[in-house]
Amino acid sequence: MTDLTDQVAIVTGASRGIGRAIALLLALQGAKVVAVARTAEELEELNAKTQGLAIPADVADEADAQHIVNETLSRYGRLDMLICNAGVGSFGLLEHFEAAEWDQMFAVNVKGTFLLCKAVVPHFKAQGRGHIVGIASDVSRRTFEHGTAYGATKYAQDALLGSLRKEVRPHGIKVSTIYPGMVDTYFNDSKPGSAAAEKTHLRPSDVAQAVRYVLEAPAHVVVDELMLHPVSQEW
Ligand code: NJP
Repeated sequence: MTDLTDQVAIVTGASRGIGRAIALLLALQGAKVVAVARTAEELEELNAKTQGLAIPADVADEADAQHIVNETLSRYGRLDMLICNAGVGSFGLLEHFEAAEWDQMFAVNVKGTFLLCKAVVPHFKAQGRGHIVGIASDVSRRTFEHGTAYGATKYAQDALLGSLRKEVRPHGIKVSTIYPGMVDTYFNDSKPGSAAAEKTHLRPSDVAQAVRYVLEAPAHVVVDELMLHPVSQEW
């Protein structure tokens, strides 16, 4: 098992939902968590619990992405894990999407993953190890009505992570992709915590446990891909 104590992990989209659950669980395992999102107040509230580093930033901005890595290294002098979780989504008929909405989804879900990976890979290569975990989606593997834009971003993010896995494996760097089904979060302006969602959705903590599982794999093992669903969701 890989011991997470004192390992330094950047978690994007850490202010709410899945990212927050990941940040809390990793901190509970003794990791130093660098929490990233755009909303500073939510990050500070989380950071009071995790006692790590909170960096308000936009993952779709190249300067912000580099700033996140620089701040992490200057605070802790090390970086072991990147969890690319930040994501946005909206759904509807193709002809009703504004081009700006399409661009924003690609900017966060795809370019954000690209920019953070680009910023950490040189550091991981230099140290000959590192672990990147991407929170993709089961819709990275299936198409669905009203999912033209979001689904396209998740296919693209999955392809990015899969190609990167092949590029960096010879350098001792692990890339794991997680494919959750429906998760009870604030995603797409939903309100988590309803009684109905307990049966129909995963909890953010379920996805966090999957992330913990892949990160704790022994040094010689990489979990390339992990898909999880609520039992009630057809696959
Ligand atoms: O969503 P939500 P989830 N730069 O809305 C942050 C995937 N997924 O936890 O910036 C930096 O509760 C945002 O913070 P803020 C999904 O595709 C979900 O469900 O302050 N951060 C917040 O912390 C996504 O990749 C389901 O607005 C940015 C967080 O991202 C991941 O799970 C199913 C940002 C979003 O929290 C987490 O989504 C599935 C930016 N530009 C995959 N933009 C599901 N929920 O059913 C947003 O298969 N954030």
